[in-house]
Amino acid sequence: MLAQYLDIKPEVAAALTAGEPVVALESTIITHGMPYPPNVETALRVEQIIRDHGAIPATIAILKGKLKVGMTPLEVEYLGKAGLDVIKTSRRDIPFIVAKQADGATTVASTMILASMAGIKVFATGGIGGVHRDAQQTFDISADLQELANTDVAVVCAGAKSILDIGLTLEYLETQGVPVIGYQTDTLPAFYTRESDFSVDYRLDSAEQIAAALTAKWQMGLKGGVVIANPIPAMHQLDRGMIDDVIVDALAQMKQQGISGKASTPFLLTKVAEKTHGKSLKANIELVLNNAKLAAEIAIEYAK
Ligand code: PSU
Ligand code: MN
Repeated sequence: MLAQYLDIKPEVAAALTAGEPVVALESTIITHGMPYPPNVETALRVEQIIRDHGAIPATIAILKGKLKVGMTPLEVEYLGKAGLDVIKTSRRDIPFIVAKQADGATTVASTMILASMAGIKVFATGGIGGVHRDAQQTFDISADLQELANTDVAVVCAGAKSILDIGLTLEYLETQGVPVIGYQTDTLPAFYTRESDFSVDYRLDSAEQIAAALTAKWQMGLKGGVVIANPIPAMHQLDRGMIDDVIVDALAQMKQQGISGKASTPFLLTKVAEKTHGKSLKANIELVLNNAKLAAEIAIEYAK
C-alpha cells in the first residue's frame, strides 16, 4: 500500500502526529532552478528559516524510488550536486521513477501530491508553473495548475514569472476554482518584481487571516489548493523593464532552439540567470527565504 512507497523522516512524522506545524519544500527548484552550490546552500537556509520561525521543514523528492518527505542535509547535498541529471518529476512521471527505483526532483505539482499523502497542508516555493506565453499555439500549460485544482495544499510563492502569461494563468486558476491570495498586496507579484498588471482575488494582510480561509475551505470539503502570493522584499526586487527584456530574449532563443515540453521552464530559468549575470539568482534566493518565513507563520496559525 501507500506506506511501502512513502518514507517520512521521523522528525516530520512526529510533528505531524502531534499536530505541529510542518512546511513542505520542493526539489526541482534545487536541481533545475538554481546552480550548484548556491542551490544546496539555499535549500538548507530555507529549512533553517522555517525552524527559526517555529515550524518543521520537509524537503520532498524521490530517492531510489522512495517518496521522501523530509530529507537529511546529506540527501539535499546529493540531489543538489546531481542537479540536471536528476529527472524532473511531475504527476505523470511519479510511477515510472518509483518503479525504476530512480531519483526524481519534484515540481510544485508532485510536491503537492507527496505533501498531501503525508498530511502536510502548507508548502513554500519560489514560483509556480503556469500558462506559457503562446499557449494558444503550444498548449504549454503547467501541470501545477491542474494540481492546484485538485490537491488540498496551500502554496506560498512569489507569484508567477513573466516567462509565463500571467493573465492567462490567472484565468486558468479562476476556471479551476483556485483562489489566489495576495499577502499584503493587491496585484499578483511577478516573481522578480513586487507588482504586475493583474489583481489578486483576495488581499489578506496576516498569516492568521490566511490560515482562517484555509481552515474554512477544507473544513467545508471544498477540494483543491490555494495560491498565496508573497511579493519579493522591496530591497531585492529587480528592474521590471530590464527583466522583461531579458525574458523576451530568452523566449526567442527557446523558440529558435526548438525547446518545448518539460525542458522549457528549466531552459528559461537558466537563460534568465545567465543574462542577468546572477542578479536574478540573488533575487530568487531572497524571495524563497521570504516565502519560507511566511509559510512557517501560516502553518503555525493553521495548526492552532
Ligand atoms: N518557476 C520558477 N522556478 C522554478 C519552477 C518554476 O520560477 O524552479 C519549477 C517548479 O518546480 C515548477 C516547475 O513546479 O518548474 C514547473 O515546470 P513546468 O512549467 O514544466 O510544469
Ligand atoms: Mn510545460
